[in-house]
Amino acid sequence: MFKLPKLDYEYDSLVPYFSKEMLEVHHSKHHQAYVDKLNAVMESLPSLQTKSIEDIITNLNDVPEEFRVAVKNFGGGHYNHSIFWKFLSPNGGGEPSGKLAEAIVNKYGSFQAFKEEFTKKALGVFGSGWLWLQPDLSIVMTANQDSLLSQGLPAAILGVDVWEHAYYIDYKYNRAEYIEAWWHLINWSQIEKTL
Ligand code: MN3
Repeated sequence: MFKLPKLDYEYDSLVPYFSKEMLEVHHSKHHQAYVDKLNAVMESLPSLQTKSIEDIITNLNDVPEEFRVAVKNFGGGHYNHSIFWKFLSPNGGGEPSGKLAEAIVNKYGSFQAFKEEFTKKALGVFGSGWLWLQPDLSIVMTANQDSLLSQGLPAAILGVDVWEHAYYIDYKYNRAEYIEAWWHLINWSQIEKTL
């Protein structure tokens, strides 16, 4: 059975960018709900119960058709949130360094230009979804809880949840303010290690 992953930081440690309440509700209610609903579906899928979440959503065609949409939504929701938390740190923000910084400058001209492009695309996601950065530094959107892995793409090195549930407590409908706050939390030093 899948479990809600423990965060590497406390619920109040991303203040003032994410309030304790916003982070706690997002993790302990929204993410937990995906885990619970995924586990409920998995009860009907004993042959998949030993597989990792990455394996399951990469191979959605192995899921019997009647359960496939549920696994895509709840499994994708569990996976997407699990990686999202890892991209954040109380000591985050600023700019990347080393070869990641170099690669961003090569592709986008400057970190600022990359930040503007990523922000513009995050604001442009219609409805609920995610915006991701690929290892080749291309920017890819997924709708709802669709995952990059289900689409045959590599795992993201960075991504942001633009579902309204991610920001309504602190930012109401204001996704732009939420995205601006999120840049202050990006765990660049961890992301550099994954390259
Ligand atoms: Mn969310």
